Amino acid sequence: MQKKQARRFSASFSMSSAPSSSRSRGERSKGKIMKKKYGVHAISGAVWLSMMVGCGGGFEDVQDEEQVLKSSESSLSCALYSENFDDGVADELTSGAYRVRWCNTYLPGAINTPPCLSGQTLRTNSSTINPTIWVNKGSNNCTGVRVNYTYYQFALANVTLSYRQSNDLNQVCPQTSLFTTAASHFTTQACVQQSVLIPFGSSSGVYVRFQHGSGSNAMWLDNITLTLEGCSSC
Ligand SMILES: [Ca+2]
Repeated sequence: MQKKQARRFSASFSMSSAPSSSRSRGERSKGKIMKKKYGVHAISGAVWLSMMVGCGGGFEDVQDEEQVLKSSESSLSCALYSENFDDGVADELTSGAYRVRWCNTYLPGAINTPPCLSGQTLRTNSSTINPTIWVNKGSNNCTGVRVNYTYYQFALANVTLSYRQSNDLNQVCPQTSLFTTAASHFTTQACVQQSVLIPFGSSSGVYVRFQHGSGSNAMWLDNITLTLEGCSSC
């Protein structure tokens, strides 16, 4: 459990859609300095505004930054989870405001790991192995979860990334129906990085499943990260 909690990113977020391009070079510089000094995750809107005034920013500066804050407060990106499977375990977040749990994982030894991946991986070899992540945001108003991962397949494994929105209080395994396809996978015989945004809709959580279709070709998955998007707080 200690290891699992250690892997959880603590309040690390960024203002992904803040309209920095509309700000002057000087204003952007101030932002960089404050990020460097205080860290993006450690600065609140109130502190930001008071520092702008303290640094000589006039009323227009404050008004401009206030607008930036208003637009960015509802679009925070909150890094939630990262997993490389190298210890042979798909870690879970089982307590706290956000939870991540797994269903139907298969983590073989590293002996067959493709060279462009490392250590152990998550793998699906058949239609009976459909690794599924349950992500629950509780009462937070985040609008979606971004799933980043690297995959590899020698030949088409018929794996799709699909999702199902849910208000389950705990994960239910297995989930077998009502999934929506969000992404497919190319057969490049090379490692491919994929990023897919899964919407929560009006639900508190979502199941994200690597669904293996017919056949027995393998797909390797590694370095999965989850980032909550569209949040007003992390
Ligand atoms: Ca790995």
